[in-house]
Amino acid sequence: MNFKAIIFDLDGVICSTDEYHYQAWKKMADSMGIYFDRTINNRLRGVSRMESLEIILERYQGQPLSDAKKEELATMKNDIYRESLHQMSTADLSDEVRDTLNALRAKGLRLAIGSSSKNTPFILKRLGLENFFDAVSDGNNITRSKPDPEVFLKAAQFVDMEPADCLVVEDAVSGAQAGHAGGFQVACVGDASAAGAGDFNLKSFGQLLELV
Ligand code: B16
Ligand code: MG
Repeated sequence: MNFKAIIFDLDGVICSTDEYHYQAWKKMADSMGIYFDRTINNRLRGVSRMESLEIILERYQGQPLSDAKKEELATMKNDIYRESLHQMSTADLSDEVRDTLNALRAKGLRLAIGSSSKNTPFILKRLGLENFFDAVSDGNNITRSKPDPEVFLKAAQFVDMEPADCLVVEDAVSGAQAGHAGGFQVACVGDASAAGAGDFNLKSFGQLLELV
């Protein structure tokens, strides 16, 4: 496999902010008396903030909510989430991820981020990775979130590569679908790997080194 670039999802791949997302949505759902659990949470991986809210509201039994109220709920969640992000530091980047990224860089691959999150710049800063990647495509430069391929197509463009030359790394089934829809090969970790959603379903992040 002759990949020239790798595009990494952020939450659930580079770092474990997925748990902070879950805790923040759980607090928002509890405040509204809406049932929410980890199985429902798995459907939110890679999905934008407002679309995530709509999935949670499927269990809401009250009167229909106005757009303004939905904005308020999404903001409530994001405020709680941002609060947890402030506790993050370079210690939240695992040795395995750091060593693998450095080894991939040493092989001359171009490395980019492809994340649905609007908080991507802040998270990269907390991890000490704000200057590491060759390009960052995230929730701030897209209009359609995964499973639409836009975020990955933009990342490929930013590093001046064709999708066929790039490998996408994802933890979400929606993200793996986005990669395939864009014409990329996809390596999965975590939830998406367990679901067999990738061309390569990895047991660990470090296994990426066997693919390039
Ligand atoms: P924000 P990824 C995604 O990031 C998360 O997996 C998903 O749970 C979240 O709703 C989405 O970002 C939007 O995040 O509210 O921070 O803009 O997995 O694509 O890196
Ligand atoms: Mg993810």
